Amino acid sequence: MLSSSYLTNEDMFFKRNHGPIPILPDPTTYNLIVTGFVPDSLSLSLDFLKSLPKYTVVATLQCAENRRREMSMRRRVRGLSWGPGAIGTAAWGGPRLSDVLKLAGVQYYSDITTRKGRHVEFVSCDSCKEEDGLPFRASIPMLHATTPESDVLLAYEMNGKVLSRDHGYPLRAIVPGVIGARSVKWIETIIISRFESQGFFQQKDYKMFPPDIDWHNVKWQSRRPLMDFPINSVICEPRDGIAVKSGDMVDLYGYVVAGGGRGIERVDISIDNGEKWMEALQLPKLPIEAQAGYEDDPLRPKWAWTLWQLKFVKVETPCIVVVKAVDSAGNIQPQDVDEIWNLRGVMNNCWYKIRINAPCPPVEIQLPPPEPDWAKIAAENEKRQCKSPEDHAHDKPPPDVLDKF
Ligand SMILES: Nc1nc2c(c(=O)[nH]1)N[C@H]1C(S)=C(S)[C@@H](COP(=O)(O)O)O[C@H]1N2
Ligand SMILES: [Mo]
Repeated sequence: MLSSSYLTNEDMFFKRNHGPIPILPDPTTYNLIVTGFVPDSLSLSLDFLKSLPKYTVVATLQCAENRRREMSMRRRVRGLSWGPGAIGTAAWGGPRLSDVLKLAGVQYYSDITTRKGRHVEFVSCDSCKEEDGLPFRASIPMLHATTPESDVLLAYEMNGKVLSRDHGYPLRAIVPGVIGARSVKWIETIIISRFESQGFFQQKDYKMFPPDIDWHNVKWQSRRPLMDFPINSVICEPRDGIAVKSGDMVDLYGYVVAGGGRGIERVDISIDNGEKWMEALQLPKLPIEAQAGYEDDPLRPKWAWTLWQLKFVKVETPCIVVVKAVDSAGNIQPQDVDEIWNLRGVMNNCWYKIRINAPCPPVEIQLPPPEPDWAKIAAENEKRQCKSPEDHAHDKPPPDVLDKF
C-alpha cells in the first residue's frame, strides 16, 4: 500500500511515540519559547507562527528503526520489530526554522560572536520513561538549523491538513533527510545551546555501533548521534512468498530513498538472487497536483522518496528477487545485513529480498478401489450356473493339462 501513492495518507503513516501522546496544549494559549544563547528570547503564539511565510516541503520521514526485523532475524536486537513500513512521505507546511531563529537574532552560525550557540535543541512536552518521565528532546547543529536550503520546518500542517495529535499537533520539527528521531513532535521550547542535546535519544539511543559491540561492552559516548539516513530501497509488491508459475510475468513496485537530500542514481533489480541486474524505472518525483511551488526545479523535492517500478518481468520460479540502489554520491546498499548489524538494530539498508515460490504441484487424489458388489457378483455367477468355490475343492485338472508339467 505504501508504494501505491506518492504522498502517504495519514491512516497509513507510521507513528513512533516513545511515551503517551501528551495532553494537547490549548491552541489559544500555546506559545513556542525560543531561548538559550540568543540575543532575544521569544515567546510566539500559534497565530503568529502562522503569519510567518509558509513553506511546503515534501519530505520522507523515516525512523532509523525501519527494517529492524530483518536485522533481528540474523542476530536478535532489542526494540520494536519494524518491517519496511516505518517510513512515509508527506507535504509538511509551516515556517522555516531559520526564519524563526532570525527573529531571535540568530542569523547564521558565524554571526554568533561568542560561538556559544552551536546547537538547536527541540524540547517536547510528552513524558518518556527513557527520560525518567521528562520530555523527548533532540538537537541539530546550528549550521543545519540556520541554512534556509536545509528546509528545516516548524510544521503545523501535514498533507494540507492541520497536523494531527499523533503527528505532533500543534507544532513539530521536520528535519528533512535526517532520521525521524530529530523531528521532535509537540514542541514547546527551542533552546540554543553550546552542546548537543543531552537527552536519552541523542546520547543513548539512535547511534550505530560496529557489529562486534554488544550490550556488555557498549560505550555510548564513543559514537555520534545519527543524522542523515542511508540510501535504502524496498520491494513493496509483490509480497514475500507469493506463488507464481514458472515463466509467468510479475510487476514489481517499491520505494527508494536517500538521506541528506541526495538524489537517486539507480535502482537495480535482480530476479536470480543477485547474479544479473536490470534497472528499474524511477517514477516522476511527484504527481502533478503536488508539484505546486516546485515547477522551477525539476530536482525538487530532494527530501522525498522516489517510487520505482519494473513491469512484465518473466520469472523462473522459485526465485529470489533483490533490489538495491545507488544514490547521487555513489553510496550503495550493503549486500549482507551482517556488515551493518548493530545492537540497536538501526539504519538497516542491506539488499532487500523477496522470495517468489513456484505453485505447489497439484496433488493427485487416489480414490480407494471400489468395494466389489458381492451380491451382484453372486447373482451373475448364479446366472452362469457357476459352482461355488467349495464345489471346486476336489476338482482335478483335465489329464491333458497335467501332461504339460
Ligand atoms: N515528542 C516526541 N517527538 C518524537 C518522538 C517521540 O516519541 N516524542 N519520536 C520520534 C521518532 S523516533 C520518530 S521516528 C518520529 C516519528 O514521527 P511520526 O510518529 O509522526 O511518524 O517522531 C520523532 N519525534
Ligand atoms: Mo524513530
